[in-house]
Amino acid sequence: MSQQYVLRYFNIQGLCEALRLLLTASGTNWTEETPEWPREKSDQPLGHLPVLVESSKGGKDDVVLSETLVIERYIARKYGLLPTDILAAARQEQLRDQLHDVWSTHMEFMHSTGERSTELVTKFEQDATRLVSVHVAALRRNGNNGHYFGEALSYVDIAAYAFFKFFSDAGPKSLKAKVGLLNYTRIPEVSKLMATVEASSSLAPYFTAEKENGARLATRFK
Ligand SMILES: N[C@@H](CCC(=O)N[C@@H](CS)C(=O)NCC(=O)O)C(=O)O
Repeated sequence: MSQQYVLRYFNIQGLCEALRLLLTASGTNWTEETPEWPREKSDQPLGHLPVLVESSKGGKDDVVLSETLVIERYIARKYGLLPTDILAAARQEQLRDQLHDVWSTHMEFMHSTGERSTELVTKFEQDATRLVSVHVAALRRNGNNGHYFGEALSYVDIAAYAFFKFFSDAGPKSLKAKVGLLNYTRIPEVSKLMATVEASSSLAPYFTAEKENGARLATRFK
């Protein structure tokens, strides 16, 4: 019998869109729940979300994991979306972590004021520019076939899809013109990746649900 997973998170894209895509691509059974906040904060192992619960017989040996990138890699490894070769996996993880850093700068900017805010605009511009050149080079090295590595959907394809999608519909408090640096419609290699991910049969349930229910908010800080 396949594993059952419950993803606890808020009803936003936030940190979780890559994880939702990974869970869908894994073909496993998973559902989501939205804890009442902050009432249920103290019930979470590290006091924050996301949390992934993997259930087993009777609930006695449930696995409860925190930390977005840890959960992503647990699922990606378990369901063959990361290579077993540790160097090949590290090459995917470094690209994924670069995406996470730029996303985190954007989130910090949204809560910042004054001098720190100005610093973060410069940092975002520099880091996003470097990110685009690194990711375009990686996609080209793989023959611009819509995947970062090989011929099949893998972890970094999914993480990059979620990242570029986020920046294509981030809210009005975002970095405005700077976010345009990440507008994938202006980057042919990334546009190809986006179309390839959207055409993946293992992700069809995700895109069907999105069509029926609409995309989640990119941010709750509008
Ligand atoms: N390092 C953690 C950060 C998690 C985090 O900051 N989660 C936010 C939501 S995006 C949260 O739970 N905020 C509510 C709170 O901390 O009370 C991760 O990557 O999972």
